[in-house]
Amino acid sequence: MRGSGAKPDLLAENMKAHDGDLHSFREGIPMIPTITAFERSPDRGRGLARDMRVRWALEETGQPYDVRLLSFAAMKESAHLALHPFGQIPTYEEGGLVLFESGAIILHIAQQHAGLLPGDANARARAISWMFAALNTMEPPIVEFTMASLFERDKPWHDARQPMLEERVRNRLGQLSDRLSEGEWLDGAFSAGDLLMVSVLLRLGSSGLVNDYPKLAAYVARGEARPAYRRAFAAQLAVFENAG
Ligand code: GTB
Repeated sequence: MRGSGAKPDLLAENMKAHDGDLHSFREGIPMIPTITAFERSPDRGRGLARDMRVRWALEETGQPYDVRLLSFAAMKESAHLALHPFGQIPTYEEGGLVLFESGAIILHIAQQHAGLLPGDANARARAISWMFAALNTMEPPIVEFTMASLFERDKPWHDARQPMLEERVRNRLGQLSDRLSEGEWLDGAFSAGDLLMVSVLLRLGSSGLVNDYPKLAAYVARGEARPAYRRAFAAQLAVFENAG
């Protein structure tokens, strides 16, 4: 399965920028990376599984990619465990390079190709701070809250614990909203930090919590409206729709 094609001008630019980098190009021929994704996603391909953020990064930078779909059983087999020590998706293979962890994959893509990190060294470091903030500060309480809502409703402690988990998420949403304020993106132009932050906030979708923070709701909507996001979303959804 192939993601959308790279823009020729970007390809030419990248070939120049990465002359001699065998991970990206061999004798001028771009090496198309392969990512892994769910063959059957619990959300039925609606953007929540973490291959979505990698697809989005590839689309933002105009890179074509192949997708290898995996069943839950195949993710735990030795062939996949050799690529991903925890038997998960996504992975990223490009020439001799194998990566796991969506954040590391996106950082790699953003460092190789124009479009996701600013050129100025300080601005670049700040954008990377936002990547870590999305993954390390925002995502853990959001995952804990959403997982408890989905999988722990029948537990005797669920009703007592859930308000505490919600409060932790609200605390972070309030802080993030204050920082974003009237800004379009977190720090100047759209970056990999925004890509990850929007991806993480989208996990709250069905809870409706983000709607209580109008600046964040508008921020997420701006992310979802980006053509690259829409192409990535359509590609992920097509996996489910093609499965019938
Ligand atoms: N820290 C890793 C990363 O960022 O790459 C986490 C990777 C991860 O959690 N992968 C999940 C996985 O492979 C898929 S994304 N799970 C299978 C397993 O562990 O056996 C998590 C996810 C899956 C599905 C939905 N959904 O359908 O709503 C949402 C999120």
